[in-house]
Amino acid sequence: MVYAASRYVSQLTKDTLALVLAGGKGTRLKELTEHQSKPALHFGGKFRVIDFTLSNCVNSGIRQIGIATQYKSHSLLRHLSQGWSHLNRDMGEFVELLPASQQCSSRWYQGTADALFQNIEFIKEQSPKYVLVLAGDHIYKMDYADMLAQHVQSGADLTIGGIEVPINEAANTFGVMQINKSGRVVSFDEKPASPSPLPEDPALALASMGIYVFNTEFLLNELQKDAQSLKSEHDFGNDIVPQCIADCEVHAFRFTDSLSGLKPYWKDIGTLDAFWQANIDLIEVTPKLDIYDDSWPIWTYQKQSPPAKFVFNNDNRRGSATDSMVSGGCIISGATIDRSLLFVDVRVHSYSKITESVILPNVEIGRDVNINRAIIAANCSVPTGMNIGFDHDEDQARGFRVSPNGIVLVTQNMLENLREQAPWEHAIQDYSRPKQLHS
Ligand code: ADQ
Ligand code: ADP
Repeated sequence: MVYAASRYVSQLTKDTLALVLAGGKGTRLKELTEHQSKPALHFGGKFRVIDFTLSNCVNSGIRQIGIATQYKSHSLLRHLSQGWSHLNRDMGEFVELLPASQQCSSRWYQGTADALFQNIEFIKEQSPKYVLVLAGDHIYKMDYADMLAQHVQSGADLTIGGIEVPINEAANTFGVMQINKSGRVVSFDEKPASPSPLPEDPALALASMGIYVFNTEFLLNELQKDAQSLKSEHDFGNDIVPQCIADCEVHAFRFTDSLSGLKPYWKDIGTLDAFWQANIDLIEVTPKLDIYDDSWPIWTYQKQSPPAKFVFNNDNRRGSATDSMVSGGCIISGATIDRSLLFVDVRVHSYSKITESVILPNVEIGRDVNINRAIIAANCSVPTGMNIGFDHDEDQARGFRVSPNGIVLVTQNMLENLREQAPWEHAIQDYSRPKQLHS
C-alpha cells in the first residue's frame, strides 16, 4: 500500500513541468538589486536565492524545469549554467533557461502570465499533465509532491499554495484567500489594504505563496484568454487567479510541515529588512530553516575556497566569531564577529567588530571598523576606522541606505562615491589581495 502510494506520487512529479518565474525587478531591495535580479542574490553564506526553489523541485522529484528570466539576468544565467545544467536530458530531466524576448516574441515579458504565454510552445512540447508555477525569490523548504497529490485528489483545475501569516503582515503585500470547509477558494484579493481574516483566528490571514499547480490544458486556455484581454496586466495575482476563481474549481493547499504539522518557514525576501532577517534567522541556535538537513539538501554552485581562518594578530588580539556563520575563504584577524553571517572571501582586519550583520562575498573590512545591523554588499572595501549602523543620520549623510527597521545597506558604489568626495578620510590600506569580483 505504502509502495503503491509512493509510486503514485512519483508518477505525479514525473508528469509535472515546473516553471520558475525569476524575472522580477526586486525594486524594494534598492541598491542591492542594482546589478542583479532578486533570484540571483547571494543568500545564507554560500547559496543564491533561486537555489532554494530549484532544490525543492529536485528533492520533490520534479526534474523538468523551465526558468523565465528577464531583469538584469547576467549573473543569474551564469549561476544557473554553472550550477544547474547537469540534469540529464537523455533521461528526460532538464533545467531550460527561458530569457525574455528570445522565445516566440521579440518583446519583454509584460507580466508573470505573459512570461508563461510567451513560452506556450515550450510548455506544449513537454506535454506535461500538470504545470507547477513557482517564484524564484522565496526562501523555504517544501515537498511539492504533497501539493500535487492534493491537487489531483481534489479534482481542482488550479491549486494555490497558501500559508498563514499575521494579518498586518499580509496587508498590501500578499494575495489573500478565503476558503470553504472543503478547501475551495471562495474569494481572493491581491495585496488588499484590509485583508480578510481566517475564520478560526482573526489575527491570521491565508496568504497566497505565489505558487500554483495547474492542469496543463486548463492553464493553456487561461493564458490564451488572458493574452487576448485588453484590460489585463497579464499577471497571475491580478488577472489569472481572480478570473479562475470566478469561473472554475480553485483549491488552496495549506502549507504545513508534513512531519510536525506546524507552520513551516517561508520568506519572501522582497525588502532589505526581510533579506537581512532571513539571513540572520539562519544563525539562531536552533534555526527555523535547517540548512544542515541531509534529507533536504540545498544544492548550489560555488567556487572552491580554503577553510575560514581565525588569527591572533601581532598584538595578541584574538580573531573570533560567536553565534555566527563564517564561510570559506574568510580570514578574521584580531577582530570580533558576533551574531553575523559572513559570505565567502571576507577579510576582517584587527580591532574591528561586526555585530548582527550580513557581509556578502569578497568584502575587505579595514582595521578599527565597527559595523552594527548592516548589510555590506559584495566587493566592498570598508575603510579603516569607519563606523556603520550606530548613527543613522551619519549613515544617511554618507549616502548609505537605512531601511524602515534601521538596517543599513552599504554598496561598493556608495563607498566609491564617498572616496571621491573625501579621499583623505576614506583611504583603505592596500592589503594587496588580488580582486576577483563576485557578481
Ligand atoms: P509578487 O511577489 O508581488 O506577488 P510578482 O512581482 O509578480 O508578484 O513576482 C512573482 C514572481 O515572478 C517573482 O519571483 C518575480 O521574480 C517573478 N516575475 C515578476 N515579473 C516577471 C516577469 N515579467 N517575467 C518573469 N518573472 C517575473 C505574488 C502573488 C501574490 C503572492 C506573492 C507571494 O501575486 O498573490 O501573495 O507572490 O510572494
Ligand atoms: P591585520 O590588519 O589584522 O594585522 P593582516 O593583513 O596583517 O591583518 O593579516 C593578519 C593575518 O591573517 C596574517 O598574519 C595571516 O596569518 C593571515 N592572512 C592574511 N592573508 C592571508 C592569506 N592570503 N593566506 C593565509 N593567511 C593570511
